[in-house]
Amino acid sequence: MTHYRLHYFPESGNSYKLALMLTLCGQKFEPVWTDFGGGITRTPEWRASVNPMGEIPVLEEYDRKLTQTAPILLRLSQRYGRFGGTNEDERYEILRWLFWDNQKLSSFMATYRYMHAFTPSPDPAVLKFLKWRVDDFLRILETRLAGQKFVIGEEPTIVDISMMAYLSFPVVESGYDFALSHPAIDAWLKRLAALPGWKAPYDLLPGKRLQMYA
Ligand SMILES: N[C@@H](CCC(=O)N[C@@H](CS)C(=O)NCC(=O)O)C(=O)O
Repeated sequence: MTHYRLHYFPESGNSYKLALMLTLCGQKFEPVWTDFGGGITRTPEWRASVNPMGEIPVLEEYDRKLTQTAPILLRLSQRYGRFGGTNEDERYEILRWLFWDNQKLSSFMATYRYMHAFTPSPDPAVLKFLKWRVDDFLRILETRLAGQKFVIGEEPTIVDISMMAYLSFPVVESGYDFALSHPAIDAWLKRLAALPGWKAPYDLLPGKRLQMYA
């Protein structure tokens, strides 16, 4: 069994993507809490020894440090034969939506939520701009899910795991109550939460939390 170490902080949806994927695949990991709020990922020492990109999460497989959730999810999906689609078209769709999620949904939602909940005096103009972008991406996802159970089709894939991550934190943090605003997204989140072994973010990612301002 591969020994995994996950460098994370509890509020990190990107870390949740990997923690959830490993858990759904029946794998254990050693959690390595990281002082993101204290700025450790900005230090030259951390970047030299853990991740030159200055980002969390980092997944260690023995002595190898892997970064960027999309290729890591693809690697785990191949390794465990789970959530990877069943044919060439589905694999293409998985890549297409993973790229979209990384550039758009996860990226803007993470930044919006961080400013909304974990920043003392966010600039209202910046918040307004970020929310305008997030609203559009959520509309795209809502439309997609209105006609099918999961993002690629009728079965869950790593795209669902990637996209659900930032939408799974408490309403007070994200500012979105999907049960009220996005019924198809809400139903999809509930379908994913019913997968055997599924766990909520703060159940998988324990430890000291960031200061909340929302
Ligand atoms: N595309 C990256 C995004 C990782 C990311 O942005 N992580 C956040 C924390 S959840 C981070 O470390 N941000 C630091 C920064 O943007 O400077 C991935 O999928 O792993």
